[in-house]
Amino acid sequence: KKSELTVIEKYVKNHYAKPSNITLGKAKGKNVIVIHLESFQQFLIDDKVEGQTVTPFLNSIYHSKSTYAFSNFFHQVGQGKTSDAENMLETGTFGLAQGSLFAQLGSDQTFQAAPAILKQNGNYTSAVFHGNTASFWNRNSTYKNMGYENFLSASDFDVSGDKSTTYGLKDKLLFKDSVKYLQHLQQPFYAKYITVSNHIPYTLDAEDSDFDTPDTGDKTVDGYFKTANYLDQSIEEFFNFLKKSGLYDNSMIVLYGDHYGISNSSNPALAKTFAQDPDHFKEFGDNPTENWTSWDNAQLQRVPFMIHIPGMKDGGIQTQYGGEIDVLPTVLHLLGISTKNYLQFGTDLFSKSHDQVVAFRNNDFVTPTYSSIGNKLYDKDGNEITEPSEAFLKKVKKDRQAVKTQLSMSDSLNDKNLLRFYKNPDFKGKIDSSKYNYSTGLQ
Ligand code: GP9
Ligand code: MN
Repeated sequence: KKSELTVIEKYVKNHYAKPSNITLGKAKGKNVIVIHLESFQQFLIDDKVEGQTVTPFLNSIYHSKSTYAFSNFFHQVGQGKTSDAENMLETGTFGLAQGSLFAQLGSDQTFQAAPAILKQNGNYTSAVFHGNTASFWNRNSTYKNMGYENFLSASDFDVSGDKSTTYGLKDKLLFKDSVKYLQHLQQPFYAKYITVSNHIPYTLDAEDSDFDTPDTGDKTVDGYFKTANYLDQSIEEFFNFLKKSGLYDNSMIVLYGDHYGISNSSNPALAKTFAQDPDHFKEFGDNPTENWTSWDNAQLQRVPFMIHIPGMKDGGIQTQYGGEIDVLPTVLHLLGISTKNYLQFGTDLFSKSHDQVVAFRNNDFVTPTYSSIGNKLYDKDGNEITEPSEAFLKKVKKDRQAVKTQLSMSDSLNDKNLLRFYKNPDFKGKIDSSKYNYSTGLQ
């Protein structure tokens, strides 16, 4: 086990990307609010369906000069969906190839995770707000091992009757009802909101939305636009609260989509809506309903990643390729915290040596110049590369191996719980999960 750890340490050290001088410490000392946008895909940004703008508020955040907004950012989850996305953001390690890391390993795992890292660097308090039952995805155990001090879930809110949809408290109510807790958290804090209303089956009570239900020919797609619009409104309401309470100016707000909401089988229906808006979706060609390929499906695995820093004036849209595994080093560097001694598998998106080969959990990958999806190679415009040159194949082989190594190093660390043995000079002690009790509201 020790020797396996040594191999991983060596890999991580070689893969490490030094922070950029421009962004290092840019948000030092600020509260961090992470908003998990359930099932939210990047195509929703700036999208119109049947003439209606779907997410006007998030569009304004996306285009704000106070936001670093990423346009080529991909989810990297497998079956663990939300929970594996959370795991990547909290630990900088991948979720599992099969099943969910939280569910399979979360109860006994040794983590070096964001809440504990921030406690040790800046004395941050921490909390998660989520409108579903605490045991879903084994969060109640996993969060303790990550060092989360507070976890407010369904039992802390009134989730009765029409206050909830399938996965719990409606997002607008989650934000509204959690305000009183957020205001009581000692600053600086690290707070995470996990939304649920934009989750399949994408249903909402009539009184919750005045968005005209589109008619795309696919009920899932119709509902998706509507619940995404509801989520957008709930975020706007939350921002208004943050401004009113004065928390806004002291906070960095991180928004990300956890994974796709529309499965590949519904993508042709989605493509028809792109055909109405070809300017915005030119990446799918002039007629997106024809010749839909695996490459098109891969394009749709983009999710939003936005870092909103109130007062910042030199943000803007970032086109470098990256994924969820890169979030933790990126965020920690913005807070001025070194990641050099952590066993994290992504790289700071702002770094000159950021790794732009984005691994999907199934070993497919995308890069700025080409993609490897299934057993096919595509150029950057989605044309299949049928006669690759020798030199190109050499590059593919190298990238493919890098993807395999990145995933397998992470799996080896997690499957064998190797952080138990890892002495990190920047991380003191082991997290004592027995310190935390989530059954009594805010601690
Ligand atoms: C439930 C929610 C959904 O609490 O986070 O998880 P998902 O089905 O998206 O993985
Ligand atoms: Mn999810």
